[in-house]
Amino acid sequence: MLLSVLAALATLNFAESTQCDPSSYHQPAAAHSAVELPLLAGHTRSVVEPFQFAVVAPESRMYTPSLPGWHGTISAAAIVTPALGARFAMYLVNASAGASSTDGTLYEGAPSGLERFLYVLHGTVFVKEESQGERRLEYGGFVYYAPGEKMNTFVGDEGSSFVLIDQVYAGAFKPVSVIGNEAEAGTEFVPGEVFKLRRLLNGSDPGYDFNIHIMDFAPGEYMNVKEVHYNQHGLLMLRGHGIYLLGERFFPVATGDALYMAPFVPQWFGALGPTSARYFLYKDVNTNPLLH
Ligand code: UGY
Ligand code: MN
Repeated sequence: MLLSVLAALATLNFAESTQCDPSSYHQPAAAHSAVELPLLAGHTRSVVEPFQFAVVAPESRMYTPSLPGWHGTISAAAIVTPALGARFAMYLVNASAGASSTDGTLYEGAPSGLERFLYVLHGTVFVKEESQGERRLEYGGFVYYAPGEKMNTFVGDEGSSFVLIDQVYAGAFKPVSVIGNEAEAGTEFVPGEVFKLRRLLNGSDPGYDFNIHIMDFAPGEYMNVKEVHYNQHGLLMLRGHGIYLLGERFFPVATGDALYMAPFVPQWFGALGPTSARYFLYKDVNTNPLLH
C-alpha cells in the first residue's frame, strides 16, 4: 500500500515538472532572485570539526546576555574560542544603547596583554583612545586597542552590532592603537590573485600579531592559491555567497555565516551567484611559527 502511494506521488511530481513553462527559462532575474527557504526542523548548515574548522550559520548561534568586562544590555555569540583550538576569541555582539566596556583591561580576571579589535556592523559605537580622543563609529568603523590601552567603548544606538576579536598579545613590540573606517582603507590587488583587499589592521607593521582584512570578490571570481598556511583565520561573510573549501570538503556559505580555520587547514573560496561577495577576515601574523 505504502509503496503504491509513493509510486503515485513520484508520478505526480514528474508530471508537474514536465508541465513547467519553458518560457520561464529565459527569465534569469527571476531564477536568481533570493528565495528564503524555510528551515527544515532539526537541520543546520553548521559544521564544527574542533582543531580543524567551523562553519557557524546564523540559525545555530547561541547568544548569552554577558561578555567579560562589558556592562549594560548585551548579547554575544562566541564563534571562536580556544576551546576550538584557536589562539583568539571572536564574538558576534548585539548591544543596546548605553552598553559599555570601560577600562576593559582592568576587569577582574582579564588576561594581561589583552588586545582587542571591534568592527561595527550596525548602529553606532563611540570609542575613546588616548591620542585620538573620542570617535563615533558606524558601519565599517573599527578600533584596535593595543595591549594596556584603556578600552573605553560605549554603544550609542539600540540594535547596534559588531564583531569583537580578543587576543593575548604574543609579539615582542609595543603596537599602537588604531581607529578608522574601512571606507578610508584603499583597495589593493594581491599579486597572482583576483580578489581585492582592504587592510584595516595592517600586518605589514611587525608590531601587530594579527591582521584584519576585508576581501572582495566579483561574481564568479575565486582564489588562485588553494592556501595551506600556519596561520589561523576567523571570518564573517558580509555580503553575497559562495563556496568555501575547508580541509577536503566544500561548503556553500552566505552572508551572515561565520567561519574558523585552524592552522594548516586547506582553504579556498569561490564567489558564486549574481552579486559580489565580501568577507571580514582575521589572521594571526608576525609570530614565530616555532613557538605558536
Ligand atoms: O590572507 C589569507 O590567508 C587569505 N587569502 N585567506 C583566505 O581568504 N582564506
Ligand atoms: Mn588564508
